[in-house]
Amino acid sequence: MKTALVTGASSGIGRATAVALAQAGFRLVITGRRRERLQELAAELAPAPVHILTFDVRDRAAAIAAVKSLPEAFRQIDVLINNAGNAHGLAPIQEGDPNDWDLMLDSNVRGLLNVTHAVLPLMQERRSGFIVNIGSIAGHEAYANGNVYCASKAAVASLSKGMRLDLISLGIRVAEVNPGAVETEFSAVRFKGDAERAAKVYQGFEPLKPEDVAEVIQFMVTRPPHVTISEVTILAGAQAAATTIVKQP
Ligand code: NDP
Ligand code: 8X3
Repeated sequence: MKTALVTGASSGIGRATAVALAQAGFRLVITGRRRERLQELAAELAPAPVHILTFDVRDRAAAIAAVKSLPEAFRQIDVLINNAGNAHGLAPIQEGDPNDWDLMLDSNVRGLLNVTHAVLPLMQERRSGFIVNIGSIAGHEAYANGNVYCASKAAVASLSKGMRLDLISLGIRVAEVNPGAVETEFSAVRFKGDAERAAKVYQGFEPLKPEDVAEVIQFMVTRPPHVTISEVTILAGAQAAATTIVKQP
């Protein structure tokens, strides 16, 4: 049985990915800050073997300690899904809140690096592994008011390429998944709990569901060793670019 560690499994794309990987026969390490959510998910995944790690990806020491604390049965991590992250705010750069910028860069970029740094030694010693970084369509195009969020995801795109080059000789494969508009808690977090504003993002068209992204990830990580799907962009059917979405009244 293979083991997958999914960051940000308490909600949205990460949660759906944990479910899809359990269905594919993986043993799961699920992580996030909201322990109760992770406990609910673990109960839902039973009888699949699940281990919960509760930590903030921005805290490097906590990430390292969490991975070190893994029981023997969960230490052979075959697949790492670097998914934890969020947008905070949507404002022109001249009006942006630097605290929001810190949150995005610290979680989406440094957080991804912290978890990767903690997990890589376990993959290196076995000369085997598969890392999937959750980027975004926003990492491949900038949109008005998206500035720092787009930059954080552009960093994920660049890191995915760099990691793939550095890790290939160690037997570790790296892929990037770039979703478009997925209805999750993403917009509620971006708009700081303003549910009405968040709901408007997904009105007038059918957005992606987290499960749509999860099934692609499941397919990618279950390919045989001679196949690497290195980069995938998944848009909603009504979406041509990040903010080019055909909405019906
Ligand atoms: P959600 O808000 O539903 O989920 C975000 C997850 O990330 C939660 O499980 C949250 O867990 C975790 N997380 C956030 N910050 C931290 C942190 N500092 N430490 C630990 N865990 C953290 O959003 P999505 O599922 O939509 O987002 C998942 C990923 O997909 C993100 O990287 C996002 O940028 C990306 N994405 C989303 C798109 C969308 O349209 N929804 C499109 C493209 C990419 P907890 O709060 O419990 O810590
Ligand atoms: C989330 C998708 O287009 O709202 O990464 O930035 S978008």
